[in-house]
Amino acid sequence: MAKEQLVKPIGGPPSEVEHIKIESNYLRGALVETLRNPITGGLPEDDNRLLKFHGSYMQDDRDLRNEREKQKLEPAFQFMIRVVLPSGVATSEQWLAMDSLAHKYGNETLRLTTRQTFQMHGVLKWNLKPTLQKINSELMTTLAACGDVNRNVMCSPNPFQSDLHGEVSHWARQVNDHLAPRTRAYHEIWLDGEKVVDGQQEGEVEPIYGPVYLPRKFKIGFAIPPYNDVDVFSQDIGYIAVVEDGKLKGFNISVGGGMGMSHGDTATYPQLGKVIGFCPPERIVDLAEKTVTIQRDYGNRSVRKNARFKYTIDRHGIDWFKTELQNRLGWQLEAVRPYQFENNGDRYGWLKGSNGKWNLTLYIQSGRIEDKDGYLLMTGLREIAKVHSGDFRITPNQNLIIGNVSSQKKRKITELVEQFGLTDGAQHSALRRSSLSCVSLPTCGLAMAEAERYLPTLIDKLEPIINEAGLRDQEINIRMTGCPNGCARPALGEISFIGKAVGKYNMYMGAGFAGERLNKLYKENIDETEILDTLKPIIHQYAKERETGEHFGDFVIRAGYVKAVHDGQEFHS
Ligand code: SRM
Ligand code: SF4
Repeated sequence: MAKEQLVKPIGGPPSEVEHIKIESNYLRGALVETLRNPITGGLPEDDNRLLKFHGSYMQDDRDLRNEREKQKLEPAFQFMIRVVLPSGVATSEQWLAMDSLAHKYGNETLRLTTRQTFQMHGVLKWNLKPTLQKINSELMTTLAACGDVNRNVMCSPNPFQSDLHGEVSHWARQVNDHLAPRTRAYHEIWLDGEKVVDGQQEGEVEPIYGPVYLPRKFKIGFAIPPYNDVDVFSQDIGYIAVVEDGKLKGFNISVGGGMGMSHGDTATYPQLGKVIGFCPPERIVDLAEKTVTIQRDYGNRSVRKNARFKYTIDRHGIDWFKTELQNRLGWQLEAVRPYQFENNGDRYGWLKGSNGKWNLTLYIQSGRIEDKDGYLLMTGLREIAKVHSGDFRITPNQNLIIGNVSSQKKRKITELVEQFGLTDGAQHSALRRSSLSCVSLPTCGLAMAEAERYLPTLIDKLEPIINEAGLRDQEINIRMTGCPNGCARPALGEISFIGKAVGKYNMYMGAGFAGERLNKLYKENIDETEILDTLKPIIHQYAKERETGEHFGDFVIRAGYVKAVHDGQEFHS
């Protein structure tokens, strides 16, 4: 088959990225040579595109950009590395390895991501290979952490129902591993595996993806009701665990969620997944594979902004998708079973799991692990990892669970927590503990405004208002991203800020507390003063007029501030 025929354009020729993928010989490109090139600390754009599939992005320190430009130097190129960690579960050895890599090759911090994995920033080109080798030697990979493939599969870290968590995260791993790319390029380039000269000639195939992979990234998450911490309706495929008589019976399936959009382009919008049926556990891997192949075959390969699965579904309709899926599966989904979500946040502090072991959820501001301003968070966690024989679980809210702690070890870990002043956030307002922000500046090349570095300061200024209104213990989900790509799932925040320009944000309100409803634009392009002036009276009104148990997102709709949005196609209207 001619290479071009493998790419099916929709309303236009294939995008540049499609050409790069197809010419790459299963993700090899010229990476071996360009990584070795000593003249520059960067990579050409083609190889940078391919590098993403290997779990790394070229970036430059944006704080230094202007200065370097003035000095006629190339940008301060550095690389972000993202690990694949299905369900966000890591061992102590893996934790220690990431900690040591961050010090040896990175910027001495680790980032816990909103998809429950590790990111390192600031790695130089020359250090990519030893870093990836060490990550692999600790039985982790970075292959498919980024790129047009299925990404790290998420799973509720549920600290209560231990057996159920074990079972559901087992299925999450099955799906994750089944959808991993099969190319040998990764081993060849990073792990000194045997070189395959021409993949196709040697019979190398990607049975699920084919040689051009997917039109766009693809995301899957597993929720265990009543917790919707994975924001299951933001996933391309969401699996909602159905438990009857204490046993996992299977999963309700939701399809076509996603958060990304572009400012001012109404053809792009965040969307909620639609629940289409129920499936027993042993069939979910097949379901994931067939769904991915539908997106592979029908996703938009000309316009990347419209290439996500949510647009494929909205373009053809959910009934078309169900029929197509049914034809490919050769078996029927059962009727949706009842389920109920209560919230999408984390439960902090020590909790005893059903297996008798203890789990400590720590509050990690913006997911950043570092030693800063006398707060030795990174050192404290390293000391815990040295004695901890359970697991570490990164939550979808960028927090950390020290999981499966025996009663004997609990005392030692508590001592370390106290010694290093690690916190479950009890001293903070519930607003702060319910906050989420993306990385943004200085590393993210797409950032328009601050997020990780600014949200804590904004919350400092909101807390007096919250306290005055008597709402210190009221959970209100607040999210901030530096641009509309939506990395902190901002369309699901009861209050959200999306960066427009330095110091300016669009403000959204009205998402559901359990992640079941999108929010809506309330004010455009506002600065801090206007944010505070806008929110103050609304917060006070909420405190006075809320009904029993009414959440902020529900209140602002009832009070008429914004309309309820249940379908992303109404997000801009
Ligand atoms: Fe994201 C691109 C960081 C979760 C939607 N995301 C990026 C890049 C790689 C910027 C780039 O393309 O140059 C960011 C790197 C910043 C940096 O310096 O580290 C970035 N995304 C992140 C992380 C680290 C945010 C965080 O603070 O934790 C999250 C890593 C997830 C992971 O471990 O795999 C992260 N990104 C998300 C999520 C949330 C989720 O998946 O649950 C979303 C919205 C959900 C979705 O995909 O619909 C998300 N990221 C995007 C998009 C928009 C995609 C779209 O549909 O249009 C982009 C831009 C793109 O792909 O072109 C993007
Ligand atoms: Fe970067 Fe935008 Fe994602 Fe934030 S939301 S990390 S600014 S791409």
